[in-house]
Amino acid sequence: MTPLNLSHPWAVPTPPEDPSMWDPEEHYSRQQIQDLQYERLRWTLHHAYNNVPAYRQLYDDHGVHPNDFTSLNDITLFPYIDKAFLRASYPLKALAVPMKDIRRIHASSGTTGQPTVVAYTANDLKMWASLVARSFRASGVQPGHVIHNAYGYGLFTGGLGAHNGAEWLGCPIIPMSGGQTEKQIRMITDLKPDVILCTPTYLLALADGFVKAGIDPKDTSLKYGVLGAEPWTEGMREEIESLFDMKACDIYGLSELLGPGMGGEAVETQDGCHLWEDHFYPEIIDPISTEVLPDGQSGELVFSSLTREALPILRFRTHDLTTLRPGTARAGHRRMDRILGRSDDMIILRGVNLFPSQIEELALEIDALSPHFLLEITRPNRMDELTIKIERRATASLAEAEAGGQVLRARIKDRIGCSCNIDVVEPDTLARSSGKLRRIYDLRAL
Ligand code: DLL
Repeated sequence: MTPLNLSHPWAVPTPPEDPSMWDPEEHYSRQQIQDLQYERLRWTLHHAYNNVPAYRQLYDDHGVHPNDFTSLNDITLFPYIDKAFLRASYPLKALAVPMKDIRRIHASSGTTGQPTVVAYTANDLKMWASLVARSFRASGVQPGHVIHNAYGYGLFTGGLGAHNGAEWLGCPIIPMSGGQTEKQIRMITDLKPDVILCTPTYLLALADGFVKAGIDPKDTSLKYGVLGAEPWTEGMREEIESLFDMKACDIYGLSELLGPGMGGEAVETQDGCHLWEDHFYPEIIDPISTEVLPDGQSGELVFSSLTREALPILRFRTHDLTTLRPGTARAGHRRMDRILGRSDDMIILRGVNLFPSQIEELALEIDALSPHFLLEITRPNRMDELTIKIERRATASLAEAEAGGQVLRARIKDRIGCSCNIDVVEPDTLARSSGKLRRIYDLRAL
């Protein structure tokens, strides 16, 4: 019998020593990125027009053709699309490749209507994993770090998207998914991960879970949080970083274009997500006039995919409101401010526009109030009324929390310009979520 050869008979690729060589486009200059964007947008326009009848119809109806695209600015010649475009192609009529080339299908939750189905080729999945890995590295995660992934697995892109990125980076990953808070506490305590991935509000729920189990969250092994999938504020970052004694960074994305990892925040600057512009072309538009706005002005994010094979997406209106700024830690890629909210989540109360993230920011300035709150809109006397239910902190007395509630009411009036009722409730009484937290309860139509 021939002796067993215990060394690997196949070659295992090793990443180059210099991490900047792993992913050269991450470090491209602005000019290099723009040159790449032009080439890749041109390819995407032709790919969509030639292979997706819905794009061909749309562009023919608008009298435009991919050949009209001769410089990056020409993208404005092409019409926007939105969820309705994808819904009309439900489930997968907008595929630009045959089904035999698809390797994964995901779907959005469909909270605002019928779910949107999205698909990926093998190349799409590789690109996705590499961008998630890039985002994680930017946020302080290193190969070899143990990652606890509490984003939901399944049709939601968060769980599997983050999972493949962690494997790409070379990290042991615990595929925990969302929910089962006690089990999460146990796994984190026993397996001692360095990194946690989940929504910011679920990390707060986990912090409560640790406290209930008699463990100070600071004493856990967690050193980095890569948090996203819902809006969160600087105040929330401070809360989380001090609760866990960790660095918490933002990660952004949406299923229609990819999933998590379209942008990630650099731990050294913590100044908003850099959008990975070698694969996505962002624009900011005025959501009413739809005019494209210059960098530095706030508006609605619109994205075009540059390399997606399965489902090319051109000028998709996200409804996410933010501002584009020059890159810092990754100078070739622009950054965005934290997402203020989705335009569909904007509350218009007697003419004043309001987002839950604005309430979060103000509430977290007040020591006696916790970040656990929800907004209820009612219409008692044919006048819209907003009530904010907010938990007092366990460390604050009822009287302190009531006084804090009055301060919050005054600040909302002063800084946002709207009147509301504040209902301070007991700790641990409002619903927690294991994923995206629902903050708005519109009870007017009931
Ligand atoms: O939430 C993808 C994701 C998973 C991102 C995990 C980050 C981490 P969707 O379910 O399609 O995909 O929801 C996309 O969520 O348009 C935003 O409104 C919101 N969103 C995602 N990331 C952030 C963030 C995933 N970092 C929608 N800040 C987007 C604020 C975010 N909002």
